[in-house]
Amino acid sequence: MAVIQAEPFPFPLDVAHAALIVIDMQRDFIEPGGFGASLGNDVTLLQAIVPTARRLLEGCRAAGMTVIHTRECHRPDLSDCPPAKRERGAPALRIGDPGPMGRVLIAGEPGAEIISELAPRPGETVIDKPGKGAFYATELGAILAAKGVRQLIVAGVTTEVCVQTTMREANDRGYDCVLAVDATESYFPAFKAATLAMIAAQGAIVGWTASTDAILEALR
Ligand code: C5J
Repeated sequence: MAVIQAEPFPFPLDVAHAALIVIDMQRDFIEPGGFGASLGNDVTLLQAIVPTARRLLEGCRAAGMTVIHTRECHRPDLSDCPPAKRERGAPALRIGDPGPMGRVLIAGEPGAEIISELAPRPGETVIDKPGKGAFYATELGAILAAKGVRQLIVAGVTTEVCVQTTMREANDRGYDCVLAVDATESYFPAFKAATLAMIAAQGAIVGWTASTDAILEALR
């Protein structure tokens, strides 16, 4: 069994029963003109983790680990988008509005695609999710169960929204989760720092945190 040097204590990694889950590394969150930018956020913060996330992805692929990608997006008729989600706040563009990368956060539109640097390979699972958590209203739980996955290495954006929500959903379902701290990012550095701290607090109450180097070292 490999061991990841993690916080709050080392994580025993069982590669055969682990998966990498890369959350929402979509153009709509990472490029100008998408959903993230429409909310007034600085997307360059998220762009900075792309090389590290790619290194993690390639290392997990090389180790033969199951790889899952998620995309936050909705049906074109918005039937899976609660009005509260669409109407809240005062963004420049709302979900479903036409923008520079097609309709915002709509499945099949250019903005909903995963950025090319982290594009899924044939055979890797892509989960389209209407919520923040990747288990809500998706087949993720059934897919992980079918593959015998019990541990998740987690990366992606944004740390305190879809990443944290997914980790909490996974934790409640009995998965052991490790968040790759330099392969996740927030538009708000203070929120990222708080999330990392609260995940590992109280003896890994939500899960573990580790650097990408530590995860890759364990895989070697
Ligand atoms: C957000 C996400 N922040 N992927 N989505 O709305 O974190």
